[in-house]
Amino acid sequence: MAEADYVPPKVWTWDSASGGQFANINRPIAGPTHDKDLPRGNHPFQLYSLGTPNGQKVTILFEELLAAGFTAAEYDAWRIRIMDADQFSSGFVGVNPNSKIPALLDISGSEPIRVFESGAILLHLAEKFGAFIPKDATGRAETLSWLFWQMSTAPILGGGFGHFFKYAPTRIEYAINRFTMEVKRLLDVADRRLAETRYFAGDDYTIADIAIYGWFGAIYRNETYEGSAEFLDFASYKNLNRWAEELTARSAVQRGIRVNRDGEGYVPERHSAADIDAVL
Ligand SMILES: N[C@@H](CCC(=O)N[C@@H](CS)C(=O)NCC(=O)O)C(=O)O
Repeated sequence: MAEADYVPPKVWTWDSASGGQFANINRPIAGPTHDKDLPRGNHPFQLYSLGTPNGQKVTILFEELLAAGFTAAEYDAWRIRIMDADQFSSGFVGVNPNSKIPALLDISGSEPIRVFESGAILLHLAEKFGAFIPKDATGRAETLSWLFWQMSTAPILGGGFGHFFKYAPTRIEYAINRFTMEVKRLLDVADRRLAETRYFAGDDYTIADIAIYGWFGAIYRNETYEGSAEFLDFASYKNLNRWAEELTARSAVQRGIRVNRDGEGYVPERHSAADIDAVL
């Protein structure tokens, strides 16, 4: 049935796969599908993730903390293959009941602490180390505002624009127009902010920049939704490009984006700095 003819039933039932690239892992129910424990290493932080824009936010912050001399931020990064449904294992669901990467187990204290949602993980680590979040009230409020802004916009960029631009089984003009309009507005929000300040929260580089770079940086580097940088005319957002260029040049960013991915220049798992040194 063509989209235009579709009349929703009174009650939706799960009769068929949703279609599109993620059809095999999309389900309308939560909880584990199989029993399997997560691996655990010796470092204070155990990260269960994948090198997607949401996953890269956390590995960039870990690499920034280590570069800043916080040796207690050493981490093991285990790869969760979401296309193979690793996120539905009993172990993973125990760390993130929402079955999405990234998920973190902080085993630095006497009791393990689980943290899920990339924004919560960034905040947990920034507060723990007292870094990448300003101490003054204004800087902290700006950081949290831009961090939560990013978290609220990711589903529009990923689940909305990216899905219909790249992954949906058919190209639906209405959906692409609707989400492109909103993504371009978000790019303009960011560009106008960066006309006023060097970083999103002001003069300091913070977890807000790291979160926003996860997504806008991936578009800037042409590493997500192939063709989207051109389609969105990303280059026309001059202040955003100036900021993205600066962040991309940071060595910790270069390290963080390489974790939990396959391919030349990437490391499927990361258990020490040497793993990344080897591919740089
Ligand atoms: N709001 C979440 C979103 C995480 C998310 O959507 N993760 C995706 C990959 S980027 C995922 O794990 N997808 C697997 C699935 O949907 O089953 C966060 O920022 O941590």
